[in-house]
Amino acid sequence: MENKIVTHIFFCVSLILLAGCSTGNTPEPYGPVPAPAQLEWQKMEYYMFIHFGPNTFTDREWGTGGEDPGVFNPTALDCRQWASTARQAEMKGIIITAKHHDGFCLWPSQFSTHTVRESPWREGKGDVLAELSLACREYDLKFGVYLSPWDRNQPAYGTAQYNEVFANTLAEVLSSYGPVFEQWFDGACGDETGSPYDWELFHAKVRKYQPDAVIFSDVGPGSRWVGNERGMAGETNWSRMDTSGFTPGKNAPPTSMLNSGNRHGQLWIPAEADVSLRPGWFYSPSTDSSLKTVDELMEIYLGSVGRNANLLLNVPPNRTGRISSGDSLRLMEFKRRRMELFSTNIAESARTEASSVRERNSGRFAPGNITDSSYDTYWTPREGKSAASFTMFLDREETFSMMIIQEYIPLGQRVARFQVEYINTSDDLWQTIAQGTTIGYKRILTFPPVTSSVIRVSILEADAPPLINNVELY
Ligand code: FUL
Repeated sequence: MENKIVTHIFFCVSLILLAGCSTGNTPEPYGPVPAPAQLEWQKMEYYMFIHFGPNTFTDREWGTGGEDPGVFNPTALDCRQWASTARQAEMKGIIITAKHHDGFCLWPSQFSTHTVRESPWREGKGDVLAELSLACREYDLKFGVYLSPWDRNQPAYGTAQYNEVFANTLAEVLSSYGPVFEQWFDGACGDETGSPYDWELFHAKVRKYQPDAVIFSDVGPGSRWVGNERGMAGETNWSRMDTSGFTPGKNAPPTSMLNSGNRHGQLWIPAEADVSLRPGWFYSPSTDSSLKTVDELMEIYLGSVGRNANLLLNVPPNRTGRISSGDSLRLMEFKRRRMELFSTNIAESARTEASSVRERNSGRFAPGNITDSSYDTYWTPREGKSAASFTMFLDREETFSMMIIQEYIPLGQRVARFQVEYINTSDDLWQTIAQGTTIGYKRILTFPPVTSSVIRVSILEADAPPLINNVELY
């Protein structure tokens, strides 16, 4: 009988413990959080921008819209070459200027008379969007489209009726070429008066035909312009922003705000940094020898992906309709540099301890989650504790000069200030190697090389208990 009771008690206790382990007590989200599509988008990190159209052939950046469609005549257009280049460069997708400010449509739009159909290319039977979307599928890349609301060719531009034309144009593109991961709305407009845009209508079309597309503009709502065309996010970069009172274009938020977001913003609008491999957005033979260097690209990468922003790197195809060999070579050199720098993560087998752990007994939020290479497990301190630290013990002394650190953003962005220290073996004292403000989805810190086996990360200020899901050392 006694045995039975003991077994029963043991059984109940086990059940309670098991329930504690499996359900745990997940922290409440803090502030706005990414929609599932925004999270998937953020994980892409790096993808290709393609500027291609009449400007490619006329040496212009902003076409007038009055160009003869006859100028558009690539002799060997090959979207598979673009896709294979992007793939080999380890980019995750391609966004193409389906329609730039000159209004020329890279597909035979029924809402325009200024399209590939009016050009000599493939005797007017070609469709760049069809070829590129197919090539992206073949190379396992996501496909995105840029459409400029400012249109220097469309006769209705400047009137309310233009909104219908642009909405129809959007619907046509978004319903014809399969899944679109990002709809890029350019805010630029070179004329004073502009057109009274109906953004509600435009967004409704995107939501209708591509509900999972991230909508990019100066004010999101899916992703925001980073505030410059140099590919550099702010050292402080919140994925939160307040957009009320602002619109894309002339009434956009100040560039400083776009660059850093708003700490207490009400909306989740992460930054995307766009920059061109060449001095211009469109191809020109005059820029063949002025590509960004690998060092410059690395600086851009650290300033974008390394500062909680996605990197959209423009690689403009040339007049044959192919990416020039110099451009693709540079992309490969840049990839090699990243592979060299991030080849061996010396923190992979580190033992980690923390000053505070939520539900220490369940192990669910243990500091070991930081190095388990699973995205969805994280360390977090006890409820109410925003300042806390964790220490990593390496198997042996190692020399390193870079740290990658990630917050678990599905529950919001929290960290506002942190520092990294190491134990200096010569005097056994803690030395500070890096200090930072925001972390977000990903932060990459670089510092002069140090040699140590003990590294401590202290979260000094956070809006809610920090959730850290990954740290790597190189
Ligand atoms: C700007 C445009 O005016 C440029 O031509 C280019 O497309 C760049 C990405 O966005 O606003």
